[in-house]
Amino acid sequence: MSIMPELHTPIDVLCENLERTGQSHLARYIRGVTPASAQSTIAAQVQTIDLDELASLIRRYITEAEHEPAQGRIAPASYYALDGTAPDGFWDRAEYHARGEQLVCEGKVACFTVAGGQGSRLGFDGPKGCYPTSCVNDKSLFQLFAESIRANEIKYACLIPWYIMTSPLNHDATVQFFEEHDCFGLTREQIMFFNQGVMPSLDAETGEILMRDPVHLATNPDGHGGAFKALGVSGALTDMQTRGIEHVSYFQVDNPHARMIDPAFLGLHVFAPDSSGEFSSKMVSKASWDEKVGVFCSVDGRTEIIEYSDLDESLAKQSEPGGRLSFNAGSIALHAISVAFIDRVLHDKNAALPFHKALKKVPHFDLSTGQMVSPESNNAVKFEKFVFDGIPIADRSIVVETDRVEEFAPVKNATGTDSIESSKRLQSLRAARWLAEQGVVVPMRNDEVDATIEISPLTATCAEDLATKTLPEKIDTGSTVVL
Ligand code: UD2
Repeated sequence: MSIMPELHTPIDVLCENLERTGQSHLARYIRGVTPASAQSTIAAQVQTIDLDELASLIRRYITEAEHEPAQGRIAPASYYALDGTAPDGFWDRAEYHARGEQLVCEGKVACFTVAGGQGSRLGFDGPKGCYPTSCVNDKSLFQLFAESIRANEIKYACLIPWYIMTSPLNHDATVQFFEEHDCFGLTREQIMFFNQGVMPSLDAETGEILMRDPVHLATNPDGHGGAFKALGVSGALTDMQTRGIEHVSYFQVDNPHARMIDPAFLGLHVFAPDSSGEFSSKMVSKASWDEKVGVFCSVDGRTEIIEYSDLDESLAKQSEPGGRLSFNAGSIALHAISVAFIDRVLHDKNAALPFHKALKKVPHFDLSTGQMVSPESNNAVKFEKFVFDGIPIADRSIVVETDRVEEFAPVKNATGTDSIESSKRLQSLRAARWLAEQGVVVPMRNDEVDATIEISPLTATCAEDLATKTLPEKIDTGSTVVL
């Protein structure tokens, strides 16, 4: 926790609450710890936890380990496909594109990035958004997004506010990065950074709260689903309402191809007959049955995403007569969410998002021995919320297909799948496609571009933007090109 909360509740009351909710070990420690300042430092952290909620999570997931209720009847979710078919007939891209553009021009759309994660899987010591990502100039993810927002503001003559959710692990470093780079051409006033919440990390056997060191609880960010609460607590939701924002375009910090202003998608989200305009999503056809993406399903008739680790393997492998996976609609974590829906999730108890449990390795300070412990295997439980659990809460949620190369080039791992190498290859490939659409001759070898091509978002955020640009006639084999 970077900012220490102030203590409002008497320490005795907090300790009694800890005892009542199965955390006597911590109450004992707080009562005995010296100096008194340590006592209030720890108590102030305890005060931020909803101990009753935590106790019920511990009963459900750790000590009594009830089985999750069986999932209902699962079928593949229907979607608006790239070929123009819709769940109920056909859809007209041009019509929805025009209606979506209107929303953007009216200043009703903002961008929302979840950027609470660190670059640790990439071997990068810093906020993931600062990772050098573009294929020639090494622009950071944040710079690519900022330029894309600026290009859309110019195209649609509007202001596009940008909400960025950080976590206590990276908040200060993120804000500093933007300030050092003059917000990459945006104004400081249009960007709102806000911290997501944390949950205490717990002993995996007993559910006891762990300590990171003698005076700090061990915590983990509360998942991207913590966004709803954080938008409320931080004032970001009020800021959206004050600015007249009606919908946010949601994307993850790890995907440089996220098309954050996509008029056709926004048009469908708001105006499609089977959408309540609350929570819509994009999908791509899964690359393989075991690709690590959530899958859009219809569970007892309601659309939801089942995370890859939770989807039964036999369903994941099931295929249609032509060989296509039955459950082929992979989530690339691109959504449109209405501001009214965020407000509803925040204020309606029946619309609360569930928690998910994950095991992890947490070094911690052992209260009984006074020693640090470095576990060799998973010893702790963390609880997180997922933003996409909002989908079944929406009255009617739609899914829209998009092209994988156009919108998904994630940077997650140091090597291999979803790595910086694979992302850079996809960035060049998308640039090559855009150029080829404008008649530029591009060298290709086995479906890969035989050159390295970077198109700045300030030059184009989609293929059509290139139509008005002066372009080379051809790209030379093996060359490096920046446009
Ligand atoms: C996520 C989705 C997966 C698929 C894939 C596409 C989940 C659980 N799974 O997998 O279904 O759509 O993305 O790329 O989301 N984040 C926060 N705060 C947190 C945790 C995460 O801001 O407490 C952000 C993080 O910075 C990143 C995004 O959420 O931008 C995804 O998080 P992840 O890396 O844990 O999810 P991943 O890639 O396994």
